[in-house]
Order: sequence, then structure tokens, then C-alpha cells
Amino acid sequence: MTAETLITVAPTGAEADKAEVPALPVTLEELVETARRCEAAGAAVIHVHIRDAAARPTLDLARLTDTVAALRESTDLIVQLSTGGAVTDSYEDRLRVLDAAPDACSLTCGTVNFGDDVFMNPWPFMAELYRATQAKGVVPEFELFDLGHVAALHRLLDEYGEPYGGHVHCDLVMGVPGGMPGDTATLAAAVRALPAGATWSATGIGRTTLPVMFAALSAGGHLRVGMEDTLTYARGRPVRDNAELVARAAEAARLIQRPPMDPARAREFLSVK
Ligand code: KMH
Ligand code: ZN
Repeated sequence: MTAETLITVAPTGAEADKAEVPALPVTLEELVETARRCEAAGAAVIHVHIRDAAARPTLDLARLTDTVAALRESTDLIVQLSTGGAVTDSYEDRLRVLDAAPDACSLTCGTVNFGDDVFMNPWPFMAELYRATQAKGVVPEFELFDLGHVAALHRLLDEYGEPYGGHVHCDLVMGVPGGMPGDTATLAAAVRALPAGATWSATGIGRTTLPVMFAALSAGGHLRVGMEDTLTYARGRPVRDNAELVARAAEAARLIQRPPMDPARAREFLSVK
């Protein structure tokens, strides 16, 4: 078990509406300020979705490139761009994300029902994206929304070899309506099925946030938190900002005697350049 806890913050996502959630960071200034505060609270990685001038999700390459530069200038956080985007984004746009030269990117290991939508990740797309991460020197984080995604991850590694950097790190995304439920038994089943030597974090969507956080900590895993996944801090109390979610995760990590990992150590841990 790692002596420290890697905390990733996912501050924005592609789904929440700024008009309904004013605290959501959607401009570059809001994102940089959020990143600074989350780093101070204990985050080491930032999982980034960006928005356009109207606060709609976008994969615009110039904006992504500026975002990577601004986050690098203002923080030491590992910058992980989402290649998942929004359910409406094309495969072409999602592949182009790597041209913004992030440290890391998400790579979802299969298609999943996503509320009333479908988040499409067919095998040929996954394989092309994986090979592009290897060619461009971007460290992938394998997003697993379902137990079948673990099988697809094994297939990816068997057919195309190890990821850039040589280390396999996964994120269990639990509690999405249509994906695996966010409970301890499912988390244990998913972790048991991971490739040997892989490390993992977990996040629980909505009301599964706290059960998944504590199950992950007690099983020796790492944490992802943020307003992409959770908009309610406690019953009847909306999240004030991302930093309070990171602060809560950091406090739980300290309580379980695996304090937050700093970004420099996280770079070694994830084999990020
Ligand atoms: N917004 C979801 C459709 C990722 O970032 O890679 C996909 C998602 C996963 O958030
Ligand atoms: Zn995401």
C-alpha cells in the first residue's frame, strides 16, 4: 500500500450548467484560481475539461493549449486533459486533445450508458487513442466506469504493451447511472480484477461520493474528487467550491495515516515526465 494518498481534482466536467452552478470554474481565470487553491488543499493532479466563452464544453485546441500553459505556470499540478469530453464530442476532436501536449490524459476503457445518454468508447477508438498516447509521450489514466472496462484494459495492454512511462494507473468512476454502482463490494471486485502492479483511484458520483471515498481509502487506493462528480457537499448543502472537496479528502487521507502526496512525488509515482 502506498504510504501517501494521491488526490486528483476534477473541477469542472462537461455536464453541469454554469447558470445552475455559479461556483463551477469555467473561465481560464476561474480554473487557474481553483487549481491554485486545490493544490494548497492537497491535490496533486488536475483532470481538466474546459468551456467556451458561453460556458459550453469545448475541445478547442487553442484553448486547451493555453489552459495547459496557464496551469503549468501557476501550479505544480500534473495536468491531465480529458479525452472523454462531452457525450456529443467527435472521436476526431477527442484524439486531437493530445496535441495540446498535457502531462497526462484520461482514457476510458469502454462504452457506457451515461444517464439518458451514451458515452461512446468503441474498441477501435480506444486503441487509436492509446497508441497516440504512447507515440506522443502522454501518460494515460484508464477510466473504468464498469467491470467490463477492466477486461478491455487487459486487452489493451496485451495487444499494445505498456503505457508511456511504464506504469498503469486507473480511476474507478462509480455511481454513474448506467455504470457500476458506487459501493464497497463493487469496488473490491473491480480492484481484484485490475492488472498486477496497477495503482488506482476511485470517485463516486453524487451521493456515492463519500461511500466510495472511504471504501477506496480503506482498500489502499487513491482519490478523485471535484465538482465534475459531486455538487452536493452534504444533505441539502451545495458544494461551495472545489477546494473544500479536496480539503475533505485530504483530511480523510490524513486520518487514515496516508497523507496527501505532493505533486513532485506524484510525478514519480505516475511516471510523468
Ligand atoms: N463527460 C463524460 C462524458 C473523461 O473525462 O475522460 C466523460 C468524462 C470522462 O468525463
Ligand atoms: Zn472528465
